[in-house]
Amino acid sequence: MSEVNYSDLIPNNVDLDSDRRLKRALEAWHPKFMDWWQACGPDQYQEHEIYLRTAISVDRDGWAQFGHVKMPEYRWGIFLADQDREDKKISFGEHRDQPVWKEVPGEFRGPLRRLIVTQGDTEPASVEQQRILAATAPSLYDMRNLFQVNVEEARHLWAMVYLLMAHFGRDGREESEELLQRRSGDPDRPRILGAFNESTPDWLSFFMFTFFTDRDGKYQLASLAESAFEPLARTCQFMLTEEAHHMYVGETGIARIVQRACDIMRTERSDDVRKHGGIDLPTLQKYINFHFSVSEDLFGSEQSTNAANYFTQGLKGRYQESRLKDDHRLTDDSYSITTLVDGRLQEQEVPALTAINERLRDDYIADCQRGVDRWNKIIADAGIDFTLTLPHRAFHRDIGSFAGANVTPEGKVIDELQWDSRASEWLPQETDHEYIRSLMQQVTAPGEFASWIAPPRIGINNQALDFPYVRM
Ligand code: BYC
Repeated sequence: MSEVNYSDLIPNNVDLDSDRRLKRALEAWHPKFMDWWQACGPDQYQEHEIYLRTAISVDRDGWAQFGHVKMPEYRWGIFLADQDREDKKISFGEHRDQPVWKEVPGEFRGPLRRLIVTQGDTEPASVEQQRILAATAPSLYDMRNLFQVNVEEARHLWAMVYLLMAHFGRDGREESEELLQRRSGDPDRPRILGAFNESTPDWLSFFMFTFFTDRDGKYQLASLAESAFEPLARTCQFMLTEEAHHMYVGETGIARIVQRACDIMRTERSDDVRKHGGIDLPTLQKYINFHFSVSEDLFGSEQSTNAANYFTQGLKGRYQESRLKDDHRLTDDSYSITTLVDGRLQEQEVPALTAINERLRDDYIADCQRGVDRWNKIIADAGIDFTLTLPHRAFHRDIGSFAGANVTPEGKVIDELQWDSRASEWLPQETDHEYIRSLMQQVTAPGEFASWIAPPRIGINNQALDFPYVRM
């Protein structure tokens, strides 16, 4: 196992000392990153001590060390998962069974750089989106989780910048600068992908984002973790271990909101959850509809030659590629997708290679459904007759063949007039945002939680719920 070198300014397990040029480039980028963190990272709280976990090795069981740290002193570093085997082979595409690449092949420089930049761009974007949330944190436990997510997303930026600087020379250094210059939601220099320009104004949106949008991260990273370009694959493997906690924050955050709504409905014997300071289930459903559809767009078009090329060239595989039982080349295979033809939704068999994005979206949707099922179990256990659902994949889409189509959450194609008269039933409206905003009051007494969310079942790293997760 490769141990992390903590004596360096930039902790790493990639033997940065042996490459002075790269080390200098990263050290020159470091102060610019810190400027960005101060300007765009969590607002205030930079001098507070936060109970954070830091990577100390890449070993599955032993990577996290917990302790109180000021965020600017967090040890952002470069960690690659250990190499499986010295003679590892490419597992898919036209180069299948050839040795994996330690360096970028000249002909794939462009597309690989693009994939790495797109991935890297989402990381600082999410930190920017979440900048102001601490001011309305429902507890110290939640505030700490927000900061943990933020420092780790920033570390993911480091991960991509390392790849750019180590393998793409001057282009990579320029891209690394630009990653710090684009800004979420800025019309003049927006982040690359749609969902990362939406705002995350409140904690309900934050939990939805970490459930739905971070889960896109899981599936994209898992696909990149299959890459023939071995440094990218190993970087993404380690990032996935951090991503798991982010999705846990989202899933349990929403579960706690559902729990609280159910508790209110039972004890007050009323469906009017808002009257008692909770978030009602129909409002949760609207937020699900919004965040799920926006996150679905992140997978790209149902049929994509980009995706087919990435796969054939060995740059980006499928989810858990090695567990799939086929020839891993897919040149003769087909895949069934839903498309919109002449105003009607229909199933269509298309070449499997062009349907790579849709296949990944299918895996993603199934995973989202498992989380929704767990929320529904809380509702059913409370004896309440209500079911949360994922909207149809064609609902409220901006990318791909459903872009701009008017489709209900149940999957019925309707005309624009019908859409305009009914959209307020399906998507959060200003009155919903206003209500959610009115609930957002910061709670800072250890062990106390805002009215709209139940306490978690367990604390972080087995600490008590009234542990000072943030030292105020
Ligand atoms: N918004 O062939 P198409 C995460 C563009 S999240 C705007 O349909 P392709 C995280 C596309 O770029 C994971 N533009 O799609 C989560 C292309 O542009 P060009 C992030 C979009 O290329 C939470 C055109 O439309 N990682 O880690 O097969 C917190 C046609 O593209 C969008 C990655 O995304 C969109 N939604 O696939 C923190 C992995 N969708 O070429 C972090 C790397 C498509 O015509 N990226 N376009 O100019 C990729 O693999 C691919 O770029 C995509 C798109 C899957 C995003």
